[in-house]
Amino acid sequence: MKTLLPFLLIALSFISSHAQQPAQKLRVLVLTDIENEPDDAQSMVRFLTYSNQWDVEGLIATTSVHQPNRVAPEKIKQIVTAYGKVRTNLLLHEKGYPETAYLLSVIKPSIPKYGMEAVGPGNDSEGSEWIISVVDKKDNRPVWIPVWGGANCLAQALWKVRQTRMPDEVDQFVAKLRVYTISDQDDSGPWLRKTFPNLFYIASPGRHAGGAYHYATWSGISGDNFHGRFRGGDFSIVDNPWLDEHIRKNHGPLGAEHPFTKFLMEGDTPSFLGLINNGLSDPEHPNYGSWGGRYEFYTPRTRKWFYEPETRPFWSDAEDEVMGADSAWHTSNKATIWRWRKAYQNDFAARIDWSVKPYKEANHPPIAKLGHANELRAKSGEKVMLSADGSTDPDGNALTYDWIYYREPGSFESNRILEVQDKQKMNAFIVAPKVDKPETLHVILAVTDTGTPALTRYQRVIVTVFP
Ligand SMILES: [Ca+2]
Ligand SMILES: [Ca+2]
Repeated sequence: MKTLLPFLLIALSFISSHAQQPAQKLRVLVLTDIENEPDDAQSMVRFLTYSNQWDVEGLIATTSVHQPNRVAPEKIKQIVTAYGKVRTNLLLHEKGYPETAYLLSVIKPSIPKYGMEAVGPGNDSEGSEWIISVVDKKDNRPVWIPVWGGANCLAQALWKVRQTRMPDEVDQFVAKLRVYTISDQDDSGPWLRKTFPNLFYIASPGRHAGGAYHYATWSGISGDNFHGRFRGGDFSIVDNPWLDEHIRKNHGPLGAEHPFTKFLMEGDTPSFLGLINNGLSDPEHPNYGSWGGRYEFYTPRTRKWFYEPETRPFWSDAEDEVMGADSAWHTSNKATIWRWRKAYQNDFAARIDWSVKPYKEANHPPIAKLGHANELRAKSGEKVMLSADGSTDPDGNALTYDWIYYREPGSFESNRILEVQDKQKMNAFIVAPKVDKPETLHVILAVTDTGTPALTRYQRVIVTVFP
């Protein structure tokens, strides 16, 4: 067994470093209760600035507990039309932005009824039929479904598939889905999790209108509790004055579609931030952490605002311990998002710049590269050399480096004593700690340019330490 292990690790490292740099675009289909409050429109603006990174398979207008009898596809059309006015300019900066007519063609309404009342016979809608047709395409890639409101349109699609297909066909259909819901904005989320126990599902569960948002990971996008009170994350860069300056005003027709915040900025955005190909995310591993937060696989214990007890494990809230903008340590699930706040806000601001500026007047992200593989092996006590040699910037900006020991995703239990040495240099190192059995350590390389706004890209190094 001992002699086989290195070969096995080589094989595994090949598979997972490949997974970190997907050659193919992710397929993404959004469900949104847009118009219930301004934040879905905000998220749609941000989403479209990244639409060149994905194959956008659908933009479906749904209901939710906040908007139980109405769907608003016309609002999606309005924002996509604004995108159409700036698409040519976006293409000056990155290729692949989809045709406006194509995006308009994948906007679909679901049925304007609340929750499980819209699941069952007679409740098929353009939206639910569209989900089925997208998943049925002859395409082996999974379909990522960020859910910004209720999930009942997806529930109807799955209800129908289960009514009309053999069990193994249902399993194949379910296996292609990757769902992230912003808590439970109707009663279909618990039904989906219970009825399809193998459905890939990420959520801070609980009734969205019942208090769940006080605790939900997604609120780390721009607040740290319902009132958006400052707790570690820098609130000034998600507040209306910053958004007015960098997104809404004097930034063209797409930025102008980002409405004034009523409660929190973009509560739905974490459902797709983890799908951005920035070197940090590894979407099939929500426990690795990304701009969209970090999630672990377990059965959440029942709380008073749950619809019903959870019966199965899924990807849910996980905590990170992070130094906040207030120079204090915070341990929370929201910190798994707000720790990256400056990077994701600057990235959005740059892309809104792209919608109006020529190439030379805007900033473009650096390319973070490692001088070695993403997966390394070491024995306890050995020095592990880390190198960002080869990282570049398309604008010729100077680069700064930050090697972050990301304790929580690794198997190695430690305190903060394990520090990367020379952590702000291009070449850094760690000394492999003492372990009793093979353990993993995650180190994140963050490369930031000196353009305006400063942009960051990443590489993840996973070191397996042997005794
Ligand atoms: Ca929403
Ligand atoms: Ca740059």
